[in-house]
Amino acid sequence: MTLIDETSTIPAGGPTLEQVRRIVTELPGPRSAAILARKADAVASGVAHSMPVSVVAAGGGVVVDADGNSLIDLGSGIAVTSVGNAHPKVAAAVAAQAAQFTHTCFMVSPYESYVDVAEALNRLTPGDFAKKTALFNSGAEAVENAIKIARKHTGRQAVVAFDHGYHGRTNLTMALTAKAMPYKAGFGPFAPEVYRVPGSYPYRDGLTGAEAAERAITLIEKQIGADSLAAVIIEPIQGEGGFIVPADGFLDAVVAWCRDNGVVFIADEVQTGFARTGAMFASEIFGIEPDLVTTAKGIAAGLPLAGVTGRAEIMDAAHAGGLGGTYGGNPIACAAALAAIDAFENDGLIERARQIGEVLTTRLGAMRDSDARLGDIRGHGAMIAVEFVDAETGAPDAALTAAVAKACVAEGVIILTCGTFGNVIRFLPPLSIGDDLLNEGLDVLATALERA
Ligand code: PLZ
Repeated sequence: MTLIDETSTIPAGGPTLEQVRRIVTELPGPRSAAILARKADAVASGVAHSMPVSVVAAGGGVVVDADGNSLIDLGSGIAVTSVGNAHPKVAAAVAAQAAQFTHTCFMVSPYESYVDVAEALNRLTPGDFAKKTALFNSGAEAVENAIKIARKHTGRQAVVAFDHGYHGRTNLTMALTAKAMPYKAGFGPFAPEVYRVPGSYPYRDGLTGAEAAERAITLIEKQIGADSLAAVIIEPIQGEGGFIVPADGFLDAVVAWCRDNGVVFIADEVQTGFARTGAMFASEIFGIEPDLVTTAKGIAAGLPLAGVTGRAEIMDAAHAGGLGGTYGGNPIACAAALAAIDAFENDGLIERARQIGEVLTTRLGAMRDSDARLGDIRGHGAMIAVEFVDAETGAPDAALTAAVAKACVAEGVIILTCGTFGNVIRFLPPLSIGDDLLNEGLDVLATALERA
């Protein structure tokens, strides 16, 4: 284990961190507790946290807190540090760029790394057609801009989003997001011309992909009308909504209908993108080529960066000066993205995501064989979830889910929940985690489940 300097007991982050779960205090320990007490006084209480620690280092598959507790990371933030926290290539690229120039505003004086990221996104996103890209700061901002572009391109206003969808916390993206608590309650009024239809949730709706698509398309045609519709936006695998994988045939039918009706199909790959699902983009798993793709999270290993990439003729619809923002495509974030993309492409991370998926589904499948409270196990690659239900009725069991997550947190495993019904535990480990830590995290989960 490398230390920052001889006088410090804080370890340096990155892959040299000792890859071990080690709990040396109760959680939070005294140093974290003191910082969290200051947080309670200084930070708006709307900004909550799930792991009661204060972080000093992270890397590989662990996060280390101020008291020296080493925690297993099964969240990667929220699907962000996919290449591994403090990845050496990313850390070096960020340091080098910070020493060169930190900002010029791309709309004032452009620089090459933004163009490099745009070219990489144009090359990597699905579809063998001419593409263009614009860069922003967050997933929500990318989604907002994708909608702006689609409206300008079509001259239409309506947008369709889906049940269980999540697209962000800004005003337009709150309107697109389905779940009221905690994302929307009390924060309205929301942006107009946003309509919601049911998608495909095979475990709960029992429909084939074709049936679910027909249901959605009929509602769109009857209640909105294709002529009014600018865009349909969907996550190929719904993230916050519960890692819902649509039935085969659903997404391609919706894409085909959009194409026939001049509607822009937007795949929100903010959570699913960049090797997470065992493909560079989840759209590939379903064989679809979206008109526009939104990206963020994994793209820059934790630096704030987001993109909208898609068909050149759609992307070019906005007038000169119509797209932008002070920080969008910040040079340090672009340097991080280029290093991260290098790692995704050249360090076997897509394959690693698939292996992680194998470990997760095998272990969780074995748990389900003897425990009917694990109602459904689903996802792709290193994006896997379990939906917990009442063993008799199949009703969502949010209380059990919360209890299991709480027990894992107390044992030093960073675990995330999700789902419209709050009854899903999701696994989003960094792709740099080793099998030993991953299995140890699952052992902790199994014990928590036995006791719950
Ligand atoms: N689209 C598909 O998953 C962010 C939300 C965390 P930002 N998901 C994590 C929280 O509780 O705020 C997300 C997403 C999809 C858009 C977004 C929004 O991305 O970078 O958080 O704005």
